[in-house]
Amino acid sequence: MKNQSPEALKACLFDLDGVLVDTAIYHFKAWRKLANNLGFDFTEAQNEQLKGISRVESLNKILEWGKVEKTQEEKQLLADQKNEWYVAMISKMTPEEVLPGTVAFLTAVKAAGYKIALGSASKNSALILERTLLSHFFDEVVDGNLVSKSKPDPEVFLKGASLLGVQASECIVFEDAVAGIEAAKRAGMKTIGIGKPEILTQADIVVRDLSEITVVSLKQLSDL
Ligand code: B16
Ligand code: MG
Repeated sequence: MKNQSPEALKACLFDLDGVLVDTAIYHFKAWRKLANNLGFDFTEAQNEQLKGISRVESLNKILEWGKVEKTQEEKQLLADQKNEWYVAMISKMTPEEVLPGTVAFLTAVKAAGYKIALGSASKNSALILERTLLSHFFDEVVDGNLVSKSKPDPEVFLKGASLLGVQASECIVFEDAVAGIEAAKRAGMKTIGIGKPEILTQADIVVRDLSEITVVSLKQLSDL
């Protein structure tokens, strides 16, 4: 949108896992324990496919990998069991687990007057933000407890914009998952991919982590 002035970007929406913290290892350990209990295993490479998707979708994929069939009631019990193990692990997280550049970037973004919201699929985001001392940066937290449609549906980011009181075109989304970049694009937002350019091909800009981006460079986004 070339006719936007730099000032038109007013809000930053951050995904949680893979952008601000790396909880993927805890998800992997808990899902793997569940799979092992059911008599099969899966790899760390397969675990990549679970990033950014919801708990129920993750379970369905894992059961498919193990060729295990379960009823809805059994699936609910399995998801609850995995979450119990996962919550026990993230309850011990510390601020040291925040990804490089995160605190400095959030501090700079806030000081520059941008509104900040979380846009995560996780239903455990409040606990993670609390454990890592990041809660105070967020004006709004939109997570798996507030949305009914998973990324790549744009619901999570559109809800974030609406709660912040800004237009979708005034938002920048920070995402590590392909489905998350697609969700942001469908919402009509600017996107900064966190990860590899060859994977996050649809993002406006891709950086390795938040230490590689400055508030000044955000302004250049409005010219794209
Ligand atoms: P929970 P994000 C996502 O977080 C994770 O990437 C994904 O692996 C997980 O299945 C999902 O949250 C749900 O998490 O079981 O805690 O509700 O990347 O959207 O911040
Ligand atoms: Mg993520």
